[in-house]
Amino acid sequence: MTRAGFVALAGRPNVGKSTFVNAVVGQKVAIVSDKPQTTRRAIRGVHESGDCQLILVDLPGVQRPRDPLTSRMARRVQQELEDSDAALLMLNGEQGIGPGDRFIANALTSVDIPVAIAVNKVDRLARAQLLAVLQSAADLAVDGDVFPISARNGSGVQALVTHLATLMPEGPHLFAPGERSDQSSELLIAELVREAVIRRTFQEVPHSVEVLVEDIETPRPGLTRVRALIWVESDSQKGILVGAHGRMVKAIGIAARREIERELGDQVHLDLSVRVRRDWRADDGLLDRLGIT
Ligand SMILES: Nc1nc2c(ncn2[C@@H]2O[C@H](COP(=O)(O)OP(=O)(O)O)[C@@H](O)[C@H]2O)c(=O)[nH]1
Ligand SMILES: [Mg+2]
Repeated sequence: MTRAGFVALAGRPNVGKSTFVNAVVGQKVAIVSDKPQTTRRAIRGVHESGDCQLILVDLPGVQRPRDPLTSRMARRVQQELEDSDAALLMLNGEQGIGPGDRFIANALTSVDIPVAIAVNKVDRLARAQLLAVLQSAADLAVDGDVFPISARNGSGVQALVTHLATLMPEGPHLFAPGERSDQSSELLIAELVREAVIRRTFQEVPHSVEVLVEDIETPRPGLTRVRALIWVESDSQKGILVGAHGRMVKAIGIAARREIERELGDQVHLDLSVRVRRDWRADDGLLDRLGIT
Protein backbone atom coordinates (compact mmCIF):
# COMPACT_ATOMS: atom_id res chain seq x y z
CA MET A 1 0.00 0.00 0.00
CA THR A 2 1.38 3.41 -0.88
CA ARG A 3 1.06 6.43 1.37
CA ALA A 4 0.70 10.10 0.57
CA GLY A 5 -0.10 13.24 2.49
CA PHE A 6 0.45 16.89 3.20
CA VAL A 7 2.82 18.36 5.75
CA ALA A 8 2.18 22.02 6.58
CA LEU A 9 5.25 24.00 7.60
CA ALA A 10 4.54 26.38 10.43
CA GLY A 11 7.02 28.78 11.92
CA ARG A 12 8.04 32.38 12.31
CA PRO A 13 9.36 34.21 9.28
CA ASN A 14 13.01 33.54 8.52
CA VAL A 15 13.37 30.26 10.41
CA GLY A 16 14.22 28.43 7.16
CA LYS A 17 10.93 26.88 5.98
CA SER A 18 11.47 27.63 2.31
CA THR A 19 15.09 26.48 2.46
CA PHE A 20 13.89 23.20 3.99
CA VAL A 21 11.28 22.65 1.26
CA ASN A 22 13.87 23.23 -1.46
CA ALA A 23 16.34 20.89 0.26
CA VAL A 24 13.81 18.08 0.57
CA VAL A 25 12.35 18.49 -2.91
CA GLY A 26 15.85 18.72 -4.38
CA GLN A 27 15.11 21.76 -6.49
CA LYS A 28 14.05 25.31 -5.96
CA VAL A 29 10.31 25.62 -5.51
CA ALA A 30 10.23 28.42 -2.96
CA ILE A 31 12.28 31.59 -2.90
CA VAL A 32 14.51 32.33 0.08
CA SER A 33 15.70 35.58 1.59
CA ASP A 34 17.00 36.92 4.85
CA LYS A 35 14.08 39.37 4.98
CA PRO A 36 10.91 38.27 6.75
CA GLN A 37 7.56 37.83 5.01
CA THR A 38 8.99 36.68 1.73
CA THR A 39 6.60 33.77 1.17
CA ARG A 40 3.12 35.01 0.19
CA ARG A 41 1.50 31.95 -1.30
CA ALA A 42 1.24 28.42 -0.02
CA ILE A 43 3.62 26.49 -2.26
CA ARG A 44 3.68 22.73 -2.47
CA GLY A 45 6.87 20.76 -2.98
CA VAL A 46 6.81 17.01 -3.55
CA HIS A 47 9.25 14.40 -2.24
CA GLU A 48 9.13 10.65 -2.74
CA SER A 49 10.45 8.62 0.16
CA GLY A 50 10.16 4.89 -0.55
CA ASP A 51 6.48 4.19 -1.15
CA CYS A 52 5.43 7.48 0.46
CA GLN A 53 4.76 10.73 -1.31
CA LEU A 54 5.35 13.63 1.02
CA ILE A 55 3.83 16.94 -0.04
CA LEU A 56 5.37 19.85 1.84
CA VAL A 57 3.30 22.99 2.06
CA ASP A 58 5.47 26.06 2.52
CA LEU A 59 3.15 28.47 4.26
CA PRO A 60 3.48 32.23 4.45
CA GLY A 61 4.87 33.29 7.84
CA VAL A 62 2.18 33.73 10.47
CA GLN A 63 1.51 37.38 11.22
CA ARG A 64 -1.25 39.68 12.35
CA PRO A 65 -3.42 40.71 9.34
CA ARG A 66 -2.99 44.39 8.39
CA ASP A 67 -4.56 44.65 4.96
CA PRO A 68 -6.32 42.45 2.38
CA LEU A 69 -2.99 40.90 1.37
CA THR A 70 -2.05 39.79 4.89
CA SER A 71 -5.65 38.76 5.72
CA ARG A 72 -5.62 36.44 2.74
CA MET A 73 -2.28 35.05 3.91
CA ALA A 74 -3.55 34.42 7.46
CA ARG A 75 -6.76 32.77 6.24
CA ARG A 76 -4.74 30.59 3.93
CA VAL A 77 -2.46 29.42 6.75
CA GLN A 78 -5.42 28.36 8.89
CA GLN A 79 -7.05 26.56 5.97
CA GLU A 80 -3.87 24.75 4.94
CA LEU A 81 -3.27 23.56 8.51
CA GLU A 82 -6.78 22.15 8.70
CA ASP A 83 -6.33 20.37 5.36
CA SER A 84 -2.95 18.82 6.20
CA ASP A 85 -2.10 15.39 7.56
CA ALA A 86 0.71 16.63 9.77
CA ALA A 87 2.40 19.87 10.72
CA LEU A 88 6.07 20.61 11.03
CA LEU A 89 6.84 23.39 13.49
CA MET A 90 10.14 24.93 12.50
CA LEU A 91 12.25 26.85 15.00
CA ASN A 92 15.36 28.92 14.53
CA GLY A 93 18.01 27.29 16.70
CA GLU A 94 20.34 30.22 16.21
CA GLN A 95 17.87 32.69 17.72
CA GLY A 96 16.40 30.38 20.31
CA ILE A 97 12.72 30.05 21.16
CA GLY A 98 10.62 33.12 21.81
CA PRO A 99 7.02 34.29 22.27
CA GLY A 100 6.32 34.06 18.52
CA ASP A 101 7.26 30.37 18.52
CA ARG A 102 5.14 29.72 21.62
CA PHE A 103 2.18 31.45 19.96
CA ILE A 104 2.44 29.18 16.93
CA ALA A 105 3.00 26.08 19.07
CA ASN A 106 -0.19 26.90 20.99
CA ALA A 107 -2.11 27.42 17.77
CA LEU A 108 -0.97 23.96 16.62
CA THR A 109 -2.39 22.28 19.72
CA SER A 110 -5.88 23.25 18.54
CA VAL A 111 -5.46 21.56 15.15
CA ASP A 112 -6.11 17.85 15.28
CA ILE A 113 -3.06 16.56 13.39
CA PRO A 114 0.30 15.13 14.51
CA VAL A 115 3.14 17.61 14.85
CA ALA A 116 6.90 17.22 14.48
CA ILE A 117 9.34 19.91 15.61
CA ALA A 118 12.50 20.90 13.76
CA VAL A 119 15.23 23.00 15.33
CA ASN A 120 16.92 24.50 12.27
CA LYS A 121 20.26 26.21 11.67
CA VAL A 122 22.15 23.86 13.96
CA ASP A 123 25.20 24.51 11.75
CA ARG A 124 25.45 27.77 13.69
CA LEU A 125 25.30 26.21 17.16
CA ALA A 126 27.89 24.94 19.61
CA ARG A 127 26.98 21.73 21.41
CA ALA A 128 25.89 23.36 24.68
CA GLN A 129 23.66 25.83 22.83
CA LEU A 130 22.16 23.00 20.81
CA LEU A 131 21.26 21.01 23.92
CA ALA A 132 19.65 24.06 25.53
CA VAL A 133 17.51 24.87 22.50
CA LEU A 134 16.47 21.22 22.02
CA GLN A 135 15.31 21.23 25.64
CA SER A 136 13.23 24.39 25.20
CA ALA A 137 11.75 22.92 22.03
CA ALA A 138 10.71 19.81 23.95
CA ASP A 139 9.13 22.07 26.61
CA LEU A 140 6.76 23.75 24.11
CA ALA A 141 3.02 23.22 24.54
CA VAL A 142 2.80 21.11 21.41
CA ASP A 143 3.54 17.38 21.53
CA GLY A 144 5.96 15.97 18.98
CA ASP A 145 9.41 14.55 18.37
CA VAL A 146 12.18 17.13 18.09
CA PHE A 147 14.72 17.00 15.24
CA PRO A 148 17.88 19.10 15.06
CA ILE A 149 18.52 19.98 11.40
CA SER A 150 20.38 22.25 9.08
CA ALA A 151 18.24 22.94 6.04
CA ARG A 152 21.26 24.69 4.58
CA ASN A 153 23.78 21.83 4.75
CA GLY A 154 21.30 18.95 4.94
CA SER A 155 22.32 17.50 8.28
CA GLY A 156 19.45 15.78 10.08
CA VAL A 157 17.08 16.36 7.16
CA GLN A 158 16.86 12.70 6.12
CA ALA A 159 15.93 11.52 9.62
CA LEU A 160 13.19 14.13 9.81
CA VAL A 161 11.81 13.24 6.36
CA THR A 162 11.73 9.55 7.31
CA HIS A 163 9.79 10.43 10.45
CA LEU A 164 7.34 12.66 8.57
CA ALA A 165 6.68 9.80 6.13
CA THR A 166 5.52 7.61 9.03
CA LEU A 167 2.85 10.23 9.85
CA MET A 168 1.26 10.08 6.38
CA PRO A 169 -1.96 8.15 5.76
CA GLU A 170 -2.22 5.21 3.38
CA GLY A 171 -3.50 6.12 -0.05
CA PRO A 172 -2.58 6.62 -3.68
CA HIS A 173 0.07 9.11 -4.71
CA LEU A 174 -1.34 12.56 -5.40
CA PHE A 175 1.25 13.90 -7.83
CA ALA A 176 2.53 12.27 -11.03
CA PRO A 177 5.96 10.63 -10.77
CA GLY A 178 8.69 13.24 -11.22
CA GLU A 179 6.34 16.16 -10.56
CA ARG A 180 7.97 18.37 -7.93
CA SER A 181 5.56 21.26 -7.40
CA ASP A 182 2.08 22.53 -8.13
CA GLN A 183 3.49 25.87 -9.10
CA SER A 184 3.13 26.99 -12.72
CA SER A 185 6.29 28.10 -14.51
CA GLU A 186 4.82 31.64 -14.69
CA LEU A 187 4.58 31.71 -10.93
CA LEU A 188 8.02 30.23 -10.36
CA ILE A 189 9.58 32.77 -12.72
CA ALA A 190 7.67 35.64 -11.08
CA GLU A 191 8.93 34.45 -7.70
CA LEU A 192 12.53 34.27 -8.92
CA VAL A 193 12.27 37.87 -10.15
CA ARG A 194 10.77 38.89 -6.80
CA GLU A 195 13.61 37.13 -4.98
CA ALA A 196 16.17 39.12 -6.99
CA VAL A 197 14.34 42.34 -6.08
CA ILE A 198 14.06 41.47 -2.38
CA ARG A 199 17.76 40.68 -2.16
CA ARG A 200 18.69 44.13 -3.43
CA THR A 201 16.21 46.29 -1.54
CA PHE A 202 15.60 47.30 2.05
CA GLN A 203 12.98 48.41 4.55
CA GLU A 204 9.50 48.66 3.09
CA VAL A 205 10.45 48.07 -0.53
CA PRO A 206 10.65 44.24 -0.40
CA HIS A 207 7.13 44.12 1.04
CA SER A 208 5.77 46.51 -1.57
CA VAL A 209 6.89 44.51 -4.57
CA GLU A 210 4.88 42.01 -6.55
CA VAL A 211 5.73 40.50 -9.90
CA LEU A 212 3.45 39.46 -12.73
CA VAL A 213 4.77 37.39 -15.63
CA GLU A 214 2.84 38.59 -18.65
CA ASP A 215 4.23 36.39 -21.32
CA ILE A 216 6.52 33.38 -21.84
CA GLU A 217 7.54 32.42 -25.37
CA THR A 218 9.88 29.82 -26.81
CA PRO A 219 10.92 31.30 -30.16
CA ARG A 220 13.22 28.33 -30.70
CA PRO A 221 14.21 25.25 -28.70
CA GLY A 222 16.64 26.15 -25.92
CA LEU A 223 15.57 29.81 -25.77
CA THR A 224 12.82 31.20 -23.56
CA ARG A 225 11.66 34.80 -23.69
CA VAL A 226 9.95 36.21 -20.60
CA ARG A 227 8.17 39.52 -20.18
CA ALA A 228 7.46 40.52 -16.57
CA LEU A 229 6.07 43.50 -14.71
CA ILE A 230 7.33 44.56 -11.31
CA TRP A 231 4.61 46.38 -9.35
CA VAL A 232 5.54 48.81 -6.61
CA GLU A 233 3.40 51.12 -4.51
CA SER A 234 4.96 54.53 -5.04
CA ASP A 235 7.02 56.62 -7.45
CA SER A 236 9.90 56.73 -4.98
CA GLN A 237 9.97 52.91 -4.84
CA LYS A 238 9.93 52.87 -8.61
CA GLY A 239 12.89 55.26 -8.57
CA ILE A 240 14.79 52.91 -6.27
CA LEU A 241 14.09 49.86 -8.41
CA VAL A 242 14.98 51.53 -11.68
CA GLY A 243 18.08 53.11 -10.17
CA ALA A 244 20.41 55.71 -11.62
CA HIS A 245 20.57 55.24 -15.39
CA GLY A 246 18.53 52.06 -14.99
CA ARG A 247 21.38 50.32 -13.22
CA MET A 248 19.29 48.71 -10.49
CA VAL A 249 16.67 47.14 -12.74
CA LYS A 250 19.48 45.94 -14.96
CA ALA A 251 21.24 44.23 -12.03
CA ILE A 252 17.95 42.69 -10.91
CA GLY A 253 17.35 41.43 -14.44
CA ILE A 254 20.80 39.84 -14.69
CA ALA A 255 20.48 38.08 -11.32
CA ALA A 256 16.94 36.88 -12.02
CA ARG A 257 17.85 35.69 -15.51
CA ARG A 258 20.66 33.51 -14.12
CA GLU A 259 18.29 31.89 -11.62
CA ILE A 260 15.60 31.34 -14.26
CA GLU A 261 18.15 29.81 -16.64
CA ARG A 262 19.30 27.45 -13.91
CA GLU A 263 15.74 26.33 -13.19
CA LEU A 264 14.57 26.01 -16.81
CA GLY A 265 17.85 24.73 -18.23
CA ASP A 266 17.28 27.11 -21.15
CA GLN A 267 18.85 30.31 -22.32
CA VAL A 268 16.56 33.15 -21.18
CA HIS A 269 15.79 36.65 -22.41
CA LEU A 270 14.17 38.59 -19.62
CA ASP A 271 12.34 41.82 -20.26
CA LEU A 272 11.44 43.67 -17.03
CA SER A 273 9.40 46.82 -16.54
CA VAL A 274 8.62 48.61 -13.30
CA ARG A 275 5.11 50.05 -12.76
CA VAL A 276 3.44 51.90 -9.93
CA ARG A 277 0.12 50.61 -8.66
CA ARG A 278 -0.65 52.40 -5.45
CA ASP A 279 -2.93 49.96 -3.73
CA TRP A 280 -2.12 46.57 -5.13
CA ARG A 281 -2.10 45.03 -1.64
CA ALA A 282 -5.79 45.89 -1.34
CA ASP A 283 -6.84 45.12 -4.92
CA ASP A 284 -8.80 41.86 -4.79
CA GLY A 285 -8.84 41.47 -8.56
CA LEU A 286 -5.09 41.79 -8.79
CA LEU A 287 -4.48 39.50 -5.78
CA ASP A 288 -6.62 36.85 -7.50
CA ARG A 289 -4.68 37.26 -10.72
CA LEU A 290 -1.40 37.00 -8.80
CA GLY A 291 -2.53 33.68 -7.31
CA ILE A 292 -2.66 34.98 -3.74
CA THR A 293 -5.95 33.38 -2.71
N1 LIG B 1 22.94 29.03 8.82
C1 LIG B 1 21.79 28.61 8.32
N2 LIG B 1 20.97 29.47 7.66
C2 LIG B 1 19.82 29.00 7.16
C3 LIG B 1 19.43 27.64 7.31
N3 LIG B 1 18.22 27.49 6.72
C4 LIG B 1 17.87 28.70 6.23
N4 LIG B 1 18.83 29.62 6.49
C5 LIG B 1 18.82 31.05 6.09
O1 LIG B 1 17.77 31.72 6.79
C6 LIG B 1 17.18 32.74 5.99
C7 LIG B 1 15.68 32.54 5.90
O2 LIG B 1 15.41 31.35 5.18
P1 LIG B 1 13.99 31.08 4.50
O3 LIG B 1 14.03 29.67 4.01
O4 LIG B 1 13.65 32.15 3.50
O5 LIG B 1 13.03 31.21 5.77
P2 LIG B 1 11.42 31.21 5.83
O6 LIG B 1 11.01 32.65 5.96
O7 LIG B 1 11.07 30.44 7.07
O8 LIG B 1 10.90 30.57 4.58
C8 LIG B 1 17.89 32.66 4.63
O9 LIG B 1 18.91 33.65 4.62
C9 LIG B 1 18.46 31.25 4.62
O10 LIG B 1 19.60 31.13 3.79
C10 LIG B 1 20.32 26.73 8.01
O11 LIG B 1 20.08 25.54 8.19
N5 LIG B 1 21.47 27.29 8.49
MG1 LIG C 1 9.60 31.30 3.18
